[in-house]
Amino acid sequence: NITRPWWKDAVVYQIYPASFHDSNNDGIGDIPGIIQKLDYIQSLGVEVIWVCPMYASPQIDMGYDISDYEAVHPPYGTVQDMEVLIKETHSRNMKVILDLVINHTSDQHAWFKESQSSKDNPKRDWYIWRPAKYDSEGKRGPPNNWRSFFGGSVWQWDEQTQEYYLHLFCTEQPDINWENEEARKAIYQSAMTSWLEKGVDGFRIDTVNMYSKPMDFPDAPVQDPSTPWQDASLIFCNGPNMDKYLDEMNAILSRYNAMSVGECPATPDRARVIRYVSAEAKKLNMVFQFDSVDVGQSKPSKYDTKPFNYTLADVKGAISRTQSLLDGTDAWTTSFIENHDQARSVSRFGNDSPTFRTRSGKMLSMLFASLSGTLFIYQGQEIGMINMPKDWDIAEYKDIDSQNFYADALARNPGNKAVKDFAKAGLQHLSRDHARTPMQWTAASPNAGFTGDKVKPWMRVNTSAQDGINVKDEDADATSVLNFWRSMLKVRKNHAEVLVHGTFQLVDENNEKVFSFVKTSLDGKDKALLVCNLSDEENRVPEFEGVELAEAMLLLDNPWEGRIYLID
Ligand code: TEU
Ligand code: CA
Repeated sequence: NITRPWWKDAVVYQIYPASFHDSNNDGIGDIPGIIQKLDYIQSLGVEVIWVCPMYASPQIDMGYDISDYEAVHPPYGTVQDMEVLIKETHSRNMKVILDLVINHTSDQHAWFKESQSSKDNPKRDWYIWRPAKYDSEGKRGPPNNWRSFFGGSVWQWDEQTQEYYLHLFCTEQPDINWENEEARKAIYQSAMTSWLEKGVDGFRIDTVNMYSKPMDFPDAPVQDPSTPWQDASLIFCNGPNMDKYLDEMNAILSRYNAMSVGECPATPDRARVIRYVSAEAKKLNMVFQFDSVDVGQSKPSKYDTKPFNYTLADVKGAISRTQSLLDGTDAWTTSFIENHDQARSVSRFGNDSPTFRTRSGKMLSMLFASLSGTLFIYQGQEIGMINMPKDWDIAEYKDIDSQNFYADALARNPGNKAVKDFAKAGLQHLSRDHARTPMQWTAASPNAGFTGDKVKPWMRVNTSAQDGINVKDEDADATSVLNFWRSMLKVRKNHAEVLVHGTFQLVDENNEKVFSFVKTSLDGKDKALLVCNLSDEENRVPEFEGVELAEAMLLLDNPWEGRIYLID
């Protein structure tokens, strides 16, 4: 067995600090709250925790707008709390990775305040400033037509210095100018080395392929004439200096044997992805591609679609593409279907009704825990958490992305009830808020044990906690989603050559209800057949050449049933 790096067989558990566990009854999750739950996390059988941004931040984008990389957002705790978390995680033989958000800072970061103060400030060039363009009537406008991920232009006018600055995300997230070497060095020290020195074992790297932009900022082709702002992600992702910057970052990470997983949207070219994640490239260990999580979403805004707007073929194609990164390469990949930017997978790809939510949660666990690459589980996914109730008011949706999308839909169609209902239905199905409701620990309190009974949590607790979707009830129930995940992670570990490192091959590809695939160990000796019924009906197990399945095993007599056949 060749010596493999530790992060290939590891399972990573993602924690959203605001919503995980509140230890001091202020309604906001915190780092001491995470420390109190480390034994629970260890009981899942995971090896790594990924903590979402806990740095100093005005929280416009829930901490992805950082104002000081070396300080901790006070409601979450202190740097000392982080040092205890790292120590307590290590003492349980687990590792901890942090979120590395260095495409942009908060507009409240000291660096940006200096850069913004005057055109000849030494840090002016640490961000991307450009003069306005004027049309034939002398009307001022931004340098180009790029659309921000959160709607509107990517350019914000600064009255004080009479120039625009670039922000691919919200206006409070100014993009750093990575062309400036001094800025890069400051980022590496402040955001990376300072935490690696504290014992952090690696990073999930936010928007990892956006740092290098074409500095002439060409207009994007017009796909949507109804708006001046066009999706330019294929222009500003994977820019010319990406390899140079990742080489610099890897030189630091490899000194600490640290893991790196990059968030890599808008990269349809398989060869480009492989140049990021092949072992000999020494850039990133692995990436999150968006093929699977984008299924059923629209563009440029994810929510501008009716619910369930996809086919099983879309799911099969997405998973095949991300698994095929391993075919004939020294690359690595990831298996995930939830995170803090995605609605709950049982609601999106399973069936979250009381009849089917447990079975579909278990089927999805079997599916994703049988895929090759490093497996990531998002907090609450292990207990089969589902979306917020459909009748909740739009005010419960706290995410800037949700609020901007809804406000924009209403502004562009004032008084149009159909548009308002369509926008709300899109958010009810796909908004990032569904992943951010507080973790459900017990049914025995109105706040599901996330915070004190009399406290108003920063975000409303999903009532599904009272219907059995909570750690306490599921821990005591051998047939729960929670205990299925625990068993499935053991199966994954005991059959790692097939399930973690094996090749992926679709079978019965055209079946529109049943998703079947074969995994084969690299030495060809061991196989597994997965058969997942992603429908409300009974279905049959497909023929699988070379294996005679007993008749009794052929009928998936349960809708949403999953089966794994281990064939040695
Ligand atoms: O997301 C970057 C990103 O491209 C997608 O998440 C998507 O555009 C976004 O979810 C809008 O729906 C990362 C973080 O995961 C996300 O939480 C941050 O909002 C974003 O970067 C900015 O830091
Ligand atoms: Ca708290």
